[in-house]
Amino acid sequence: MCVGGTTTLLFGCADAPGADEGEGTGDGAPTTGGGDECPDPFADGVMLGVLDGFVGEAQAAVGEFQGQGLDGRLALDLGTLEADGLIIDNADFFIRTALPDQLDLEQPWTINISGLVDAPLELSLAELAAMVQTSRVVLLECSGNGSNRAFGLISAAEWSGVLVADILELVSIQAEATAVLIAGFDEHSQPSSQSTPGCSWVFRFDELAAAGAMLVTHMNGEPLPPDHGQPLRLIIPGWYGCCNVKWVDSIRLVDDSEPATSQMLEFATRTHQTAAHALAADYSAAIMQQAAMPVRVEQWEVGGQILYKIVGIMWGGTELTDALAIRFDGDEPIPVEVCAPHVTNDTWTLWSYAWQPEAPGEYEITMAIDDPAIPTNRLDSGFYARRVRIEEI
Ligand SMILES: Nc1nc2c(c(=O)[nH]1)N[C@H]1C(S)=C(S)[C@@H](COP(=O)(O)O)O[C@H]1N2
Ligand SMILES: [Mo]
Repeated sequence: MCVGGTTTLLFGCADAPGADEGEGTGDGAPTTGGGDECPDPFADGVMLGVLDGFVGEAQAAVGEFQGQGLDGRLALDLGTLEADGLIIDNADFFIRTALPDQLDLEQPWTINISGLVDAPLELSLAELAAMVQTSRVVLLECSGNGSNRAFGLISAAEWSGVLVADILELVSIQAEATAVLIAGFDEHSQPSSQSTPGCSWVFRFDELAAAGAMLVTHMNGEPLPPDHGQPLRLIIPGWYGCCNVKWVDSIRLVDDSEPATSQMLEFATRTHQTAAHALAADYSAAIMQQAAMPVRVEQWEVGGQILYKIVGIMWGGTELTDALAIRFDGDEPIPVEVCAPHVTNDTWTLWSYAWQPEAPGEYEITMAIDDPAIPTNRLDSGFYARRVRIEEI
């Protein structure tokens, strides 16, 4: 069976016997009740090409690093995603904020654990390396992801390090502490045109534990690249990118009177807070709700007819779902059979849909989750709507 909780099994699915080798997994056709097979309506077809991006999006800013420091950006080219390439190479993983030029990576690094503890602690990287290590494939999406960068501020990697919960075991926490402020190095000599320096976030104990938050030193088996937080970053699975603090050097135990950090205030709207609350305790968990969007449209010829393959991703959320649906120009949602099925909320799942448009023209594609129990506020707002232009039918 192509199900299971481990990442090995998950990514093994694409190559499982019966899965389509050439084009990856996930086609629009129904599956044969619970088996491994993904019937492929394109099996006897010929791919004619890939449509040139989505209409009205800034493709120029995709796939190449731009800017510096706080304005450093690299957007992933989502159009090239394949079922056997869903873990993104370190060199391609999106960047939001490049290594601060004031940070000297040659200096020894320590994490200062302070605040509402009986005795503060300085933890070295060597001490951290001696603790129990865990690895997990986790997707990050910048809460400022958008069509201006063709939605490329999103990527998944395997991260390795130590659970924050294990680090907190090393100190004696005072009774009034309710939360942890995790802060990273953020001194840039160049001011930003767009954002406030200072990336820190306050997490309640239960939020850290539920997410399985980790302080990681490795990305895809390599030491963290400088732009991704070398030597240490926070990974809080399921939370927006802005909470995944890079260059972590401080953990401070706090209580409910702790003010919101500048980052929490700056990102209040984008993380769907009810307001830019003054107190950190009033913020809800900045979790990515279930979302989905197309990433490319391929043109095929199958049995003498033109057929389009819409390839897309689904990510975010906290529950598994088989209720993915696609809509064209706001028409009734049509169910999309995801094959291989959705088996984790930690990372993205590739899907595809066989589409025969009725006429040439421009179409807006939006995805939906046809299950009222699954929150999809950002998806339903039309945030991930993409337009395609069809010339030939
Ligand atoms: N210290 C620090 N950490 C940071 C930021 C920052 O500006 N400074 N940016 C955050 C934001 S907004 C995002 S989306 C993620 C991006 O992580 P990545 O560049 O490794 O993809 O890092 C987060 N961590
Ligand atoms: Mo972000």
